[in-house]
Amino acid sequence: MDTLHHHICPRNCYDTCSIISTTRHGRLASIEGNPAHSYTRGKLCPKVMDEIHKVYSPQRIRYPLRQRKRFSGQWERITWDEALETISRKILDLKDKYGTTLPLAHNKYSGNFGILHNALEAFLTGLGPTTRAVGSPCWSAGVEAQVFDFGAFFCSDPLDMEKAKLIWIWGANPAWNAAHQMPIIFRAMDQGAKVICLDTHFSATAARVHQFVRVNPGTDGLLALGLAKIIVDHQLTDPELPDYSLGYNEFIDYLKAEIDLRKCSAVTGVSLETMKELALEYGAVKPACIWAGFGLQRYTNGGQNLRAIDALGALTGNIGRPGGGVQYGHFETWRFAGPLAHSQCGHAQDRELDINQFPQLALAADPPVKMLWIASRNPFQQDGNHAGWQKLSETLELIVVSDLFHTRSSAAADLFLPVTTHYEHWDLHASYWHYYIGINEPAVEPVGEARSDLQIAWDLSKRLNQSSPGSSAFPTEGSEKEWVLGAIGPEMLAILGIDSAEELLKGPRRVNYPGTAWQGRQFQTPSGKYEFYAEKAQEWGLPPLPVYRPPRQAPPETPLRLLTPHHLSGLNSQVYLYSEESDSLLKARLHPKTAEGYGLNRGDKAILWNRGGSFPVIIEQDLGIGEGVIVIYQENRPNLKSPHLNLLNLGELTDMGKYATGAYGLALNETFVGIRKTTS
Ligand SMILES: Nc1nc2c(c(=O)[nH]1)N[C@H]1C(S)=C(S)[C@@H](COP(=O)(O)OP(=O)(O)OC[C@H]3O[C@@H](n4cnc5c(=O)[nH]c(N)nc54)[C@H](O)[C@@H]3O)O[C@H]1N2
Ligand SMILES: Nc1nc2c(c(=O)[nH]1)N[C@H]1C(S)=C(S)[C@@H](COP(=O)(O)OP(=O)(O)OC[C@H]3O[C@@H](n4cnc5c(=O)[nH]c(N)nc54)[C@H](O)[C@@H]3O)O[C@H]1N2
Ligand code: SF4
Ligand SMILES: [Mo]
Repeated sequence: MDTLHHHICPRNCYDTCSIISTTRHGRLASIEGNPAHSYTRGKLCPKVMDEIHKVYSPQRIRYPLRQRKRFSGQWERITWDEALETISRKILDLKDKYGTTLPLAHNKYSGNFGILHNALEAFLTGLGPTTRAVGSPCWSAGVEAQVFDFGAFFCSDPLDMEKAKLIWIWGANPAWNAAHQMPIIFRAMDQGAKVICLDTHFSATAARVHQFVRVNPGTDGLLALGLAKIIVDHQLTDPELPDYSLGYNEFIDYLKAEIDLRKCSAVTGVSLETMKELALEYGAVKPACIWAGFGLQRYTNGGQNLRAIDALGALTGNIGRPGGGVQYGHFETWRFAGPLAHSQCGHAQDRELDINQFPQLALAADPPVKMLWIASRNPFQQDGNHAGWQKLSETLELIVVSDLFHTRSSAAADLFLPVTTHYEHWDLHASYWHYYIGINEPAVEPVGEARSDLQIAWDLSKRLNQSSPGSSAFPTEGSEKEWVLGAIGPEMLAILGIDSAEELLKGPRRVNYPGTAWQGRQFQTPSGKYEFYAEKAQEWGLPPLPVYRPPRQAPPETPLRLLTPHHLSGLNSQVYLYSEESDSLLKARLHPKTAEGYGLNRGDKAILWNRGGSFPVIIEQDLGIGEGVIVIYQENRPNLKSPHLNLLNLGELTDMGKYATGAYGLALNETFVGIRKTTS
């Protein structure tokens, strides 16, 4: 008989979809989008179409493994008992030797965003202070920019975008990265909205909207300021702005004194005519929604760029207006309770290491980091400073990776712990984009000997207390289901408008917030107003106003800017259908003129290099890319012999992120490379 189960797609993705699976004879038979979810609307994306194959894939790791020598690929199957014994012995030995648990380090990010995946952090907290990666490689500069401007990280329900009459998709590529937003955009188009995509290159989203504006990388802040100046010059600013904003006059004075439209056009690559058209339309049409994506803030001036875009939204009275706003993301629904809540699962004396400088900080740490547990992460592929990671691995006594498949990071590990997928465990999810909360149920028994991240934490806690009573305070009572329900506390029940957590077992529910962020224009800044002038920014060594700061200039020896955006068919490093294709060369896309300058044609082989390393690429010409820019979409390359994109990523940091997220972001798009033709 078929049984149906509710799941939530746990990936680091805007959409956090509601999935319904069908199980037949104890095996997953199909998965579909939940039609009763007003965001997912019965659809899933291409990335999960192969998900059942992934669950039962022969490449999935089913048993705990030990590697004889790091990077050797010589893995042998061991029992869970041996794996847990090795880890608990190392934990107790290190504690004994150093008199503290600080040599234990944990690096986790976005493999699975379910709250039960906080188990490892919570488990470590039960041992004492440990070393943690804090911050994000992803969106930190933008989060902080919005915190300076609005006082909190919040955006409208994405369904609100349907009400817009004008939509600017700026540095986001939803056609690939947030597939469920596209129907909302299309509905707005059907109702007469005009949609413009502002990107560094002609993206899949650009192809689906009315107009594409190509902006030179890292210059969006200046474009926003130029447009703001035109809006001010044409008296298109919101007359009520003085009532709910701070620093409005200082901002206008800055625009008048410092922004030269001709220079602005030359730097951004947007013609004066286009700038004028954009500004006059944005100033006149209401409501106008800007969706500022994560792509435009992966720069050393990324936060400042987003502050300028926010200012444009504020200037025209679009902040707080239904169908308006500057959409970026939010954390306002992540109000979980219990030991796994994000606010609870750290220890007050933890040693926090910036996630984007993790290897260098871990190498310099005293007492030293000696054991590293990597979970829901693949830093050897996804992070900058690859040399630092290699070096760190040489100094560690034990590296544990818990994952589903082998990765570049597991290649560095001593132990591999196989984990369950979201079809095999309970979990609980919020979204950083829409307003739903949902429970994930298991549909099938764990494949092989896989265990959930929470189960692993429980097992290890018990094992430690057997070997050394009292060494772990992480509670082990209860079932996964009870822990899930327990994480829905009074605050969550109140925002969901339900009396009991069990209600959520019937399917995801939307929180009862109004759909428009900042409606009523009560902001959470120190002044309670929208802050064009943010003293908080000044306290953090940043300009108080959203003034323009240029991005990095390419060094003469490596004159090309490398952009490595996200791809349709992978989710960061997560695509598991490993094939011969995965060993082939990466495709470097360039404007024909840029290619010509290096004597390169379509299909030629070339070497891409900088001081991080080098690898061969195949040239693809692309008229949608600006001159001097190379685009290579990120994809999974678990095979150590295949080219490694982030060898070239030197780990530059963004201007913002420390105050709002604990660490500066990763300025991925400030990567510069040289290129030379090769025949070998
Ligand atoms: N060149 C380049 N580099 C980038 C980016 C880019 O655009 N270009 N993007 C950056 C961004 S925005 C981000 S967010 C980061 C993301 O980088 P990471 O945080 O490393 O995220 P993922 O690659 O999505 O997943 C990490 C691992 O989690 C595993 N995983 C999945 N589910 C589970 C689970 O339930 N339990 C456990 N234990 N593991 C699980 C996956 O199999 C995968 O190997 O990469 C950054 N790096
Ligand atoms: N299919 C798929 N979906 C995903 C992911 C994935 O890997 N694959 N990853 C998930 C994650 S972790 C994240 S962070 C999000 C990211 O999703 P998005 O917010 O869409 O961010 P990016 O893909 O980094 O970049 C979006 C666009 O910004 C452009 N861009 C780069 N620099 C600039 C600039 O200076 N100015 C402007 N105007 N545009 C610029 C890029 O060319 C790209 O087209 O997607 C999530 N969803
Ligand atoms: S990857 Fe994103 S769009 Fe695809 S099913 Fe998961 S949450 Fe939805
Ligand atoms: Mo991300």
